[in-house]
Amino acid sequence: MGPWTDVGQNITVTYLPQVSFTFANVVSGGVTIVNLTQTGKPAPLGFLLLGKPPAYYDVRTTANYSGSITMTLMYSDSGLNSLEEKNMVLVQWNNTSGKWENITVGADTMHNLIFGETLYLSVFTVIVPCLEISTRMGSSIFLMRYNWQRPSAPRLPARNGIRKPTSIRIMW
Ligand SMILES: [Ca+2]
Repeated sequence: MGPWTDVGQNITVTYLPQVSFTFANVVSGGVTIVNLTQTGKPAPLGFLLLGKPPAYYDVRTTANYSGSITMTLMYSDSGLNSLEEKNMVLVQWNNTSGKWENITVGADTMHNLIFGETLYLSVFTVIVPCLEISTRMGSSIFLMRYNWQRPSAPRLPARNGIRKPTSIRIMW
């Protein structure tokens, strides 16, 4: 069971304690549940999931609501450099498009909070931009993602003794 979500405006429900939602307008009350899991959809191209293991917040409610939902999520900045923290993104899974959607509206990197705004509930997570290197060898393409803070240079996989990348993409 999750917290009861009451009828009214600007109704905030808090979990765990690192995640809270504020519903602009709850039409009829219900129970809102956050299921925290470590497995889910992979990060989109150019990003890594934040945390090892990552955290997925699967959110459902039996309340009827209208208008926006604001999400506040406390994250751990352990192992992140300032550039990564500044460019992290709060995303939510869109079942219709089959893609992660950026819902970020702001962040407080001092207090390790990231804020998002959405019109519906689904699965939420935080992603961090990464170095992405794709290597084509014959008909195979190898895709590798590296954290920016990784101290050593990325190593390309050896296959038949070949180590030379044919393309390097850096995505943000
Ligand atoms: Ca921080």
